[in-house]
Amino acid sequence: ANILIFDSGMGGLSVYREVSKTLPGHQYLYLFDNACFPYGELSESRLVERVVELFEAFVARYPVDTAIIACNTASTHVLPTLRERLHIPVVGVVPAIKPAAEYSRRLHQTHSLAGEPGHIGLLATPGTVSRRYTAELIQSFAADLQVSLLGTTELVKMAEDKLSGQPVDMRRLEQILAPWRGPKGPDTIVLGCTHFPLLADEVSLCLPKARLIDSGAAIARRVSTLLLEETSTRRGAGCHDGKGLLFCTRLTKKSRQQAGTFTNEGFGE
Ligand code: DGN
Repeated sequence: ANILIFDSGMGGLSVYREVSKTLPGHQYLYLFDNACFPYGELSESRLVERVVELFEAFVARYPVDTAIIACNTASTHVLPTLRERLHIPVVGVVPAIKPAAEYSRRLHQTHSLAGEPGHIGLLATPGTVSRRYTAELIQSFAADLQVSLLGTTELVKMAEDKLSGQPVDMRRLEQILAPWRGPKGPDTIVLGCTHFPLLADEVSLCLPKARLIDSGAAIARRVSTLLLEETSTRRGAGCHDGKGLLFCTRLTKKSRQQAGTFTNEGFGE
């Protein structure tokens, strides 16, 4: 099948890695909206307008069987509109609050900390931490726990820089994560931005006791189920074993470097 992975930047690569590992032998297309990066600071109305417009234009031009919105900032707001407007399955990536809450609860039931409520931290973009959808996720799955929110765009940029070969400024990272350092910090941290698994090792160095949880594996399972349903209802949806194609909304020297093993093309300039 042709699977489209979308993000504002290179964060979707963390999702691509999980999905392509679980589902090899498909044609992957990666679209990133570098012309409007970062999404974490766009208004909600602008975000819907932008993502819907881009998707409609993209699927009109390229064959896409399934789309993955590998961006929490977009998924937590634009999914309902996108699903209404597109006629293909759309899988969103949203913060893994539920598995993190389950893990933290278990930790506090079986550990010497028994009796104290668990503490989870959501590390995401400023957009994601302020969404109503995120508040509802917390209310539904973690209402009995202490939940701390940390919204940062700087970490998104650090992940992009790391990908392009620059060293991570650990001092700066420690400063950003300072509110969570120490014994009262979260025991479980949701990496609620697809860029952050790319910095998991560095975050763990700053917060060694915390367990980090992201949505990658769950998304791979979801897409896998979806493809099984799709191929059983729509015969002839064959698999291609092609090289990944990468599309960006602004073709630059940097976007060519970011393409790595993908083939880079501009789209929608
Ligand atoms: N990778 C995106 C996310 O998961 O929210 C955010 C990137 C950004 O544009 N700030």
